Amino acid sequence: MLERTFIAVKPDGVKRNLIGKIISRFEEKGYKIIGLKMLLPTLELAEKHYAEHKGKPFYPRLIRYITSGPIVAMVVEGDNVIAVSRRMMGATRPEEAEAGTIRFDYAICKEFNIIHGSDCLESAQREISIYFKDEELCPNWTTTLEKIMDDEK
Ligand code: DAT
Ligand code: MG
Repeated sequence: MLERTFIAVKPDGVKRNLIGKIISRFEEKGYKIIGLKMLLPTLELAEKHYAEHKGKPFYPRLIRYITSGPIVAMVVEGDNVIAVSRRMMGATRPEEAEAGTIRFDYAICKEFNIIHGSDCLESAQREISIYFKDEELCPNWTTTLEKIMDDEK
């Protein structure tokens, strides 16, 4: 099923100069990037994004971390992109992430785990609408892979 998901390179990923490497994982897989921007999350934005974690012991630190520097926010489109991009990211705790996943390759602790990705359709829609206005998205172009698949029909 064609889906959209919200992906972000978190402040530690930006500060470690990993923006390009992380974007590449999604481009190389064949997914289509239809929204992309760098921003410094405000407190209000961070609280909206992580509303589900409010009240948990790690919440204050999580909010401090996500507002500590710029992030690179993306909307990525593709077949089953929500579940597959979660697999590409790996588990929240990098020590539990499969070898070869983004978190396994670049992170060593759960607090600074490089990347965010929506975990289900509902969060994807909610998170995309927090970070992007509709008119900021560019869905109307064709990737080479889409063209190849289309030509084969
Ligand atoms: P994910 O980012 O894999 O979706 P999550 O939604 O459960 O994980 O948590 C959001 C972020 O909060 C996570 O990337 C890192 C931080 N976090 C989660 N659980 C934590 C914990 N037990 N201690 C410290 N930070 C935690
Ligand atoms: Mg999550």
